[in-house]
Amino acid sequence: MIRFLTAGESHGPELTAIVEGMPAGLALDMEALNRQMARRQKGYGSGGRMKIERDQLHLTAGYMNGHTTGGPIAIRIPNLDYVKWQDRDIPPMTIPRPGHADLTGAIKYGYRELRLSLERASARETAARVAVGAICRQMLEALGITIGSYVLSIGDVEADISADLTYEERFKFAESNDIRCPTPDALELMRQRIRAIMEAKDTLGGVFEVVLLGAPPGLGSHVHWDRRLDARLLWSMSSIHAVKGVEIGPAFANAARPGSEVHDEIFRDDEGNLIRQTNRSGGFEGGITTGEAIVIRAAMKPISTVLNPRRSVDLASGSAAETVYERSDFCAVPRAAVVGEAMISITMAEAIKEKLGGDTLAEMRDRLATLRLARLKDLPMDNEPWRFGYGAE
Ligand code: EPS
Repeated sequence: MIRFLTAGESHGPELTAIVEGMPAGLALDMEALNRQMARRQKGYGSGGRMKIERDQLHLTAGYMNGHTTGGPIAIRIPNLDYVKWQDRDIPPMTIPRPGHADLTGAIKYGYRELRLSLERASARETAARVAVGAICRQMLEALGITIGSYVLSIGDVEADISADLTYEERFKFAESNDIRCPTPDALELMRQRIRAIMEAKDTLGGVFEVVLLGAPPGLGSHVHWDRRLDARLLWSMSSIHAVKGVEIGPAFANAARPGSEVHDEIFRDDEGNLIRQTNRSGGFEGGITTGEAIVIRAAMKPISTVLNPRRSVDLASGSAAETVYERSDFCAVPRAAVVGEAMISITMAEAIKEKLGGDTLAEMRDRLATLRLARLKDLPMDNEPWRFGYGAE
């Protein structure tokens, strides 16, 4: 089992995370971990905060001399912005901003100052998730599993991914631009839309896609609701701030088509492998991985902090009031895609650890090599009549 916790306020001294259950003997590449942190900070449409922060990980437990020990890994990420907030009087915040946790947090926790909601609800917390995800990603990579992402739409501008590009080609192009657009066609239009929304003092959402390559078949299970891995991935993806819709593969498009045009037919090749020519299932059948690419989409609502005032109520006076602007982002879809990669890495690391067990990476590797795959030789059939034999009735 792999589990993790995060703690920290957006403008407090630091974020903290603990990840427990990682195998011993995993070599961690610190530069690669910090590269993931930097990827999360990059994206057109960010506000001023990203010019202040330079997220760097400090590992203070569970990692020694370049390798994981098997113990809980403790992570610290300092908030460089804290120096501007510490030891000063901060004006009260009493007008809840629509779309944020300002009002609901105060209802739930009885806050008498709305900033207490803001501080923990802030998407600053996603830095801690990316840190945990980056460690899980290195475990997945050591087992031959890779992960990438790209932005499918910004507002109403969609990237055209109908061309015959491989996932690796999409990842490569997405990595080369600050919108994470996978193809050249929509890149400038997306940038224009974000520029226009910033000028209009408004915000914009969009859709991103996370793809995982190289996962073996047989992860997850159909036998119980909470062991369906597709459901667990959807849950972890939808836990990301402002993500309000998720799908495995083209699920909503599939819903509009007859089954004969949706389900991925099964063929055998000359070596006795059972293969698919399509992947409209997004990599899952019965909550279990098929061995095809795992494809998960997420819809992000527009950032709730809007520069143009929104109508609300001042909780101190009880009168109608307009929201007061807090520095924020205008469009965070490119950065959310990197957070999506992290959440999928964490959930997949859990799933593979569940399947393989093992206290060390070496044990996991050995067990991975013995897994049953989609091959005729792995699937002997009795091929004779049988009965439901529950015993005496
Ligand atoms: C956020 C508001 C902004 C974002 C922040 C999330 O921060 P600030 O209020 O300090 O300008 O930049 O995201 C991050 C700090 C980050 O690291 O991603 C919010 O209200 O959710």
